[in-house]
Amino acid sequence: MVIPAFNEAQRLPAYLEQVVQYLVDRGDAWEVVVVDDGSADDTSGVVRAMAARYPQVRLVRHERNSGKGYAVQAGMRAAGGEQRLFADADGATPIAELKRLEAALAGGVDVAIGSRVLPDPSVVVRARPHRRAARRAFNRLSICLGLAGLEDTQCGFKAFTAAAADDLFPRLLTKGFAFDVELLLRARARGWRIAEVAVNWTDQKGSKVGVLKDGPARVWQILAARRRIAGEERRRP
Ligand SMILES: Nc1nc2c(ncn2[C@@H]2O[C@H](COP(=O)(O)OP(=O)(O)O)[C@@H](O)[C@H]2O)c(=O)[nH]1
Ligand SMILES: [Mg+2]
Repeated sequence: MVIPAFNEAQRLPAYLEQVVQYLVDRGDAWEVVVVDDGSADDTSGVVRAMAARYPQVRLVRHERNSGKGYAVQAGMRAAGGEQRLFADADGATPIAELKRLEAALAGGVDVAIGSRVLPDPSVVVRARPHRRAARRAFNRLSICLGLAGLEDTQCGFKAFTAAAADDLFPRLLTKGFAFDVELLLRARARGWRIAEVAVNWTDQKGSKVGVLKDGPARVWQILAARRRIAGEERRRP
């Protein structure tokens, strides 16, 4: 799995511990690639300490901050395995939710995306009202722009088969937060099957993403990605 991390020295340790315990307990082969995206704090130190205990934990460090999309892409390049998950560093979705996405992949889809919007009595989504509203507006926009049928495009908990990951991530051009939308637009255009799966989610303190600070760039990135993909599809024989 891949964890993008930017200044996560506070929030990452508990989550990384939880992830490693979970994966060790399952007994299957596993790896965790944490991408430190030019953090100014000791995010890399947190990862190195865990890597010293578990060689399956690896650090990819970018000297300069380049954005979540670019970091997830770099992590996916470094990752192997039959199934590839990326998850936010703050543990908003507990790692045990992976089994829900795996069940979807086992059922025959290529991309399984966590959802905080799909109604499901077995999950609880805890989010503050203004985050919820921003999420709703942003999801609605991405759906209008070509992702009809999906309710939540932005959840930082998504799993891919190896084939889908190898096809989609090398093509990804959005470096910032809208990369999820580009991934899903590309998955649609290239015929990969997508399932949306309700997951437990709790907003974590210390968010680095601001609705006003990052919202406009996100919208712009989506429009750019959509234009790009439409152009590529027209040129495809
Ligand atoms: N690579 C990278 N990751 C980032 C950046 N900003 C935030 N992230 C990561 O994106 C994920 C979600 O960030 P978070 O602040 O929790 O956003 P929220 O859940 O939408 O409030 C976390 O894993 C962060 O470390 C960035 O500039 N670069
Ligand atoms: Mg978060």
